[in-house]
Amino acid sequence: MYKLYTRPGSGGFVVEAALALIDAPFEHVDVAKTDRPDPAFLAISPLNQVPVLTLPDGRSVTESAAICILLAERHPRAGLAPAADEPARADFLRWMAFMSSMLYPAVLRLYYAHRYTADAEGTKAVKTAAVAEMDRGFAIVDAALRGRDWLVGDRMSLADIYLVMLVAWHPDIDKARAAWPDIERLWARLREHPLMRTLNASHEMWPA
Ligand SMILES: N[C@@H](CCC(=O)N[C@@H](CS)C(=O)NCC(=O)O)C(=O)O
Repeated sequence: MYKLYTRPGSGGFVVEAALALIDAPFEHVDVAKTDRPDPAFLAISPLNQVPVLTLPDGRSVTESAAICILLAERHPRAGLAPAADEPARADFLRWMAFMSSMLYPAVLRLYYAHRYTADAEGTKAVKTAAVAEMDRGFAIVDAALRGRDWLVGDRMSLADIYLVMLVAWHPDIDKARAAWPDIERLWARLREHPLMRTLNASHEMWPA
């Protein structure tokens, strides 16, 4: 059985969505935010971050994008991502990497600004730059969504869920909805998706 280490409102949101779409039973472990992490948790997540997915064979995987790609590969019938031989696979990998390496770190610079400056007075500037970088990334994804129903291919994939998770972390939701109409169009549809509604009830990613 899978075991998911997560926390409400965290990157565990998309992994929980993937496990639900697969219909895979899993053990849910809530990891409290603490400066004194459990050494057993640090052994599987050296940065003390969630999500972590422990596989049925006991190996643990960190990094939300890697977990999503792995689950999609292991459960092809769930259609979580275009298959390796489908043309849309390239877009899927591209956007998963873009979102996890460009957008997610910008979010972290906003919410953990103290880690990104040695200047006690410097966090405000880090936060301002982080939001500017988030805005730059979302504008790129918004343009990629123009004229499309889904970020990759012609059906919902984990890339869409990953995207709405990230945009929900924007500090100015009203601005986000107005500034990126194509992301908002996708997000509006996912806000009505029964699974997203269920997950949002516990994660409170966006106002119900
Ligand atoms: N690169 C990681 C980032 C994970 C991450 O930063 N998770 C946050 C929650 S959304 C966390 O656990 N933060 C606690 C910390 O960094 O101390 C991923 O994509 O999974």
